[in-house]
Amino acid sequence: MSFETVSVIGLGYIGLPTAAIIASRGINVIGVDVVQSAVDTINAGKIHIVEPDLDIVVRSVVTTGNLRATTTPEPADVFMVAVPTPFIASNDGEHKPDLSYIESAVKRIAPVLEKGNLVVLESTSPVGTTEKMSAWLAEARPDLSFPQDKGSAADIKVAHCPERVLPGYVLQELVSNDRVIGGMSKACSDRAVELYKTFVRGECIVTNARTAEMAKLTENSFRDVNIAFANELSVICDKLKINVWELVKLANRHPRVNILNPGPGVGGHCIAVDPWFIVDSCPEEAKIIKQARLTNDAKPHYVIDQITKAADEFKRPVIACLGLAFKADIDDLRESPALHIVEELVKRNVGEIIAVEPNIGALPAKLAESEIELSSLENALDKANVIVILVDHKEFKSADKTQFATKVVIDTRGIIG
Ligand code: SAJ
Repeated sequence: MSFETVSVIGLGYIGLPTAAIIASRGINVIGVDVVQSAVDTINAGKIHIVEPDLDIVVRSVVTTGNLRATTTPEPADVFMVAVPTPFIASNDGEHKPDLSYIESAVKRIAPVLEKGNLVVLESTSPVGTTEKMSAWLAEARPDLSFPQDKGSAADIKVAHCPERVLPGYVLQELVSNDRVIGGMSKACSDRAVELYKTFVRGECIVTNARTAEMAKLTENSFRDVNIAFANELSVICDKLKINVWELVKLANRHPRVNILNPGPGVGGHCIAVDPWFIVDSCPEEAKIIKQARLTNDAKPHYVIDQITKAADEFKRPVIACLGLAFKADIDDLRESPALHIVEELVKRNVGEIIAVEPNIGALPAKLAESEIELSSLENALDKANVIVILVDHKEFKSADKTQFATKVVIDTRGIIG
């Protein structure tokens, strides 16, 4: 049984590229999003997010008629749910997963669900969410059977297949990465593998839904814990007057050591979020995972203190902040520690701030209101007495380092060496 129509619910950073790639394989794809302007943009063959080459693929599949966007779900063979799963932080330091987007997506697809359909959850989710999603569907459609009751014989197949693509490389990684496929029954997994085989060149590895959920959380927690180790080392090295970058290079000469890079903190929408889902499920047990989150979240404050101390040495501090994005060579400012640091410096009135971000044309609203300047690298290096390197963009790595020699430099990314 092949797939005539696939519906992708949520046309964001994961849903839109997935919809476009599947459509490019000649399958009819109906993209569903609650934001009318996103739907209109896509139907005009354009995109509302930034991802290299995605505009070309979307334009092509919209022109051939293989991809169409709408705000109302329609019947399909498959529903792929790719909606956000943020957390809600409370004042007492708890971080609770917010599954409301999944719940509302489920409520919207339930009325159009038909016997034989496959529902795949792609959103990164706490363990047990796929089962919850299936229970919500069953509640809305008592006329259909679901795998929690009927196993492989159920009318509807349900699986979790977490997305694992790296922003900036989404189109390549969607095709080349291996996929973990966690069906709620064997029949669910088999059908999901069939779906992913239509566009994935990597291996499709089958497990159950709970393990698939945990696999994704584990991948990002692994990275978070290892970055926290590097960030902790950087603070220790400052105290012991050791260059952490040299230290990491030396230690990494050992064949079984591979330390990640310290930085100004961990940004993005995944690594700083997903570990909290494990902590929320097992607060007593997830000790290292929780501490890593706290260590990485503390790093921007450490950098702000360093900058404040450096600025105090000058009567008229002029601080050049190099980079606002959450990582190198992208324009994504969301959940960016660099942006957070600059906003905080402005708020605290630490000195005159000059921001350099070669990947954007204008400052984000909050900074634009203040009097700070978005400047060229040359102008910033010329005017500043304190230089703070917040992102390792290629423009900064290739800059003439003699320009830094006469300034106080705080290098959170180790590009000076
Ligand atoms: N960072 C460091 N030091 C490092 C590596 C990263 O400070 O050595 C910082 C970056 O500057 C950035 C943050 O960590 O602020 C996250 O960047 P990243 O490149 O590690 O990851 P993301 O958030 O862009 O994408 C991650 C990826 N997960 C893994 O590599 C395990 C991606 O494959 C996932 O699909 C994505 O999360 C997701 O959607 O979960």
